[in-house]
Amino acid sequence: ASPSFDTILEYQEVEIYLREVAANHPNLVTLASAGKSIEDRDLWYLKISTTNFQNTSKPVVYMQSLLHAREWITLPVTLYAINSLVTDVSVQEELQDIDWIIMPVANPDGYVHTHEESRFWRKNRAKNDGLCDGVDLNRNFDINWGQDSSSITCMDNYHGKHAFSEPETLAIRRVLLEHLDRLELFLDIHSFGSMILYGYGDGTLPPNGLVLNLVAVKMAETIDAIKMSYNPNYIVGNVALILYAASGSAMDFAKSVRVPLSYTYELPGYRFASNTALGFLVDPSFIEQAGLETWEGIKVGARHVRDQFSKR
Ligand code: 0X9
Ligand code: ZN
Repeated sequence: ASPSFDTILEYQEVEIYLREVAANHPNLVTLASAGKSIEDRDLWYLKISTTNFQNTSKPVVYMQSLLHAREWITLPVTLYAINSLVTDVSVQEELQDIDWIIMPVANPDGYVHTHEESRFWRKNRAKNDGLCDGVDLNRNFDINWGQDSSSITCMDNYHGKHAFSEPETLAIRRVLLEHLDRLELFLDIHSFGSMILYGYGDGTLPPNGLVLNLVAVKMAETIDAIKMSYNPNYIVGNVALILYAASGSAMDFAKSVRVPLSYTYELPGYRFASNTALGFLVDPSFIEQAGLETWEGIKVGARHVRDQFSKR
């Protein structure tokens, strides 16, 4: 079955969908758990490969969404990519020289909380000090940890007790490190702002900063050419220069352990938002389009690493 693009699936529905995809495509898809969340939910991910990850001359592309719980639009965008990879024969043919790792719900507890209690929850569900719950998983990775983030538990960018204090970030790290030798493109899908961001979060550029920019511009142009006219064009740049400084992000961690191309996508916000707080809401009529246009952008990045990798 293909995922629904009129509603946002809840955690358990995603679980069912991923099991189904794996069962329907046993030669292409493997379902695995990276580990458990604080509340004991699996961080499910799919490995999609025409050669069962045995051909080490292929680059690996990693993609995740919902590291921030309230950023709901990121989920169907990731499911769209999965659906395209497993059902679209022309995509399969074109991208058969890439292995994919895709984790749709990187923060399961937080995500469940946004459905059951608090729609605008961002962090995980760590019990901190009895006062305020939650660690910002995108400040908890071990890259400049604690430098541009909050040590106050009540803040939305609270970085946790120490780097990798959270089971969710540890689980993500494990998957990344396992495939590091050929992990060429890391994509962390967030919302909102219509931006493609690269590191580092302190404003310093990695040595391949020019290439990072060039590929991001190509991805952004591709999306802009087919985007809804009511959305703004994508803005591309170093996160600290065009958004704000931030330490301990998944994107920067991936980059720091040598993934050549590492990006954060900020998808478009809710078009009817009257103030920025409402930007995380989702217009059902935009879901499928968000999936389609973002996937076109991602494919540009994937083609780039495929062509480069074969030349190494
Ligand atoms: O602040 C964040 O974590 C991301 N923006 S969001 O509105 N989705 O919360 C941007 C993270 C970009 N990465 C770095 N700052 N290094
Ligand atoms: Zn986010």
